[in-house]
Amino acid sequence: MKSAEHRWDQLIEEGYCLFEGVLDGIMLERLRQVTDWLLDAQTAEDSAAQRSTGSMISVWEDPLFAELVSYPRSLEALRSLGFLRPKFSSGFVIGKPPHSPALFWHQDWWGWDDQGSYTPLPQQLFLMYYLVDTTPENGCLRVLAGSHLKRHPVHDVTPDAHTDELRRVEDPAHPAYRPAPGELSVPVRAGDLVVGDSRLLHSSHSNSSEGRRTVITLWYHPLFQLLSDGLRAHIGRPRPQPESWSSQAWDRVTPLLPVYEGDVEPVAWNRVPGPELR
Ligand SMILES: O=C(O)CCC(=O)C(=O)O
Repeated sequence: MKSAEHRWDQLIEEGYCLFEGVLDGIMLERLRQVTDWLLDAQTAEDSAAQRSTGSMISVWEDPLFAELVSYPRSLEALRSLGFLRPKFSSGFVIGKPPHSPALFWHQDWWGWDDQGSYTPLPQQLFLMYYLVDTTPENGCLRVLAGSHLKRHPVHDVTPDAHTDELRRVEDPAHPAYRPAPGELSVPVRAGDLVVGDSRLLHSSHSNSSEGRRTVITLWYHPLFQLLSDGLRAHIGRPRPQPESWSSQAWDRVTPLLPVYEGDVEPVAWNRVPGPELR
């Protein structure tokens, strides 16, 4: 059993940490049903566009995700790390079909023009819930520990990895899909929670199994109030209630939505780290 201090040190120094057995069995089953339904509704065109990721379905598509965004045991996990007022911004269902290729190496932070991005302060965290047990054979997560604070050769292989070409796997030999020096696999049990810094370089192994491997990634700003005005102006833009969410679902999540009331210009979207990352 890891202590809160151990997880905190790991998150700050290595860029990720693990909470075991966070989702209860009923929630896990409900999430499997809804994600299977959403994934089965994907067209061949959708799948071709996301061959490397597997899929990229927004959590605004189904109100069950309101329960996950505000799931008490996950908020308690964040609280144990000292994040008392996390704010939620978005999330996606990423289902890797049987016999599908590796996910490309990438990091997800978009605020690199803000100098706070070059400090240990975590601006944005992913909360990843895998809905099946994962191993390197069925596409578990892999990470480059410490790459959220320190440049790694993979930064230069995929400066902004979120391109249509890499998503479609137009060149399967591209180094973005290959094993990288120092990579660590992060196998988990279904219902565990992986928390990670959005600046961390990560990817997943290919799924060479017969089964679908689904992860739900939710994005939070754990220290929203400590971010610069420019970042808060970007993150705290008003968001309308999603069409497929009931008012009850929306009310559940509203206290977790970031709000910015100042008049500073939002920091521009830039996913490429600058030379300050050494
Ligand atoms: O599919 C995975 O295992 C990882 C998903 C991921 O990289 C992401 O949501 O940013």
